[in-house]
Amino acid sequence: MEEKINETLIVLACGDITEESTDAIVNAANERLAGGAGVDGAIHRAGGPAIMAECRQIGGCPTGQAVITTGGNLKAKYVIHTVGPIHRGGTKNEAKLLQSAYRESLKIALQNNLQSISFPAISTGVYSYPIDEAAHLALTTCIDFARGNTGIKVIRHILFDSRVYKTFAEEFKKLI
Ligand code: AR6
Repeated sequence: MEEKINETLIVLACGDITEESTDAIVNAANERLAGGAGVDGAIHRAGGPAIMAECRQIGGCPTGQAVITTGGNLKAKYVIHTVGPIHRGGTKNEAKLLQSAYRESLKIALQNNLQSISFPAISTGVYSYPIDEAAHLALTTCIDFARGNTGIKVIRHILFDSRVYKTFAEEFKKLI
């Protein structure tokens, strides 16, 4: 499913983000940039040790912020590592922090003159964010960015399983 917003094509697809050939893929990392399970583990496995070496140099990333490394052995030239919030009931500023994780990743892409970027569903795995709320925040943030932006041509949301895809697709239909 896809829709052009201003000059940016927003695409939802089921799949494995490590196979994306966009300029950058986004990693759902932790604050220590230490690697882990889920999409983080998959990206470091597929990208090889160069990415972790750069992460160690950078040292860390606060929740809601983002940093960039090269893509190692991945097809994508860069990995943008962002840290989504751990969902603790919704009273710890989680929504703002999740929006910020998407927005800061898009800003880094723009600063590096990247034209295409692929996102996973940040915080919806180990960090337990309810998928419908996460989908709403992810999509509204990307749509708002596309409305104000002329640089990024393609934003892809790569959803790992069909349940998450379905939730994102339902939310997207409401927003466009
Ligand atoms: N491609 C796309 N999406 C994926 C892939 C993949 N290869 N693998 C998993 N997902 P999670 P979080 C989906 O847990 O919730 C790590 O240990 C998955 O189905 O990867 O932000 C980090 O080091 C889910 O929908 O990230 C942190 O400590 C989504 O990606 C912590 O987990 C996010 O799930 C971050 O937790």
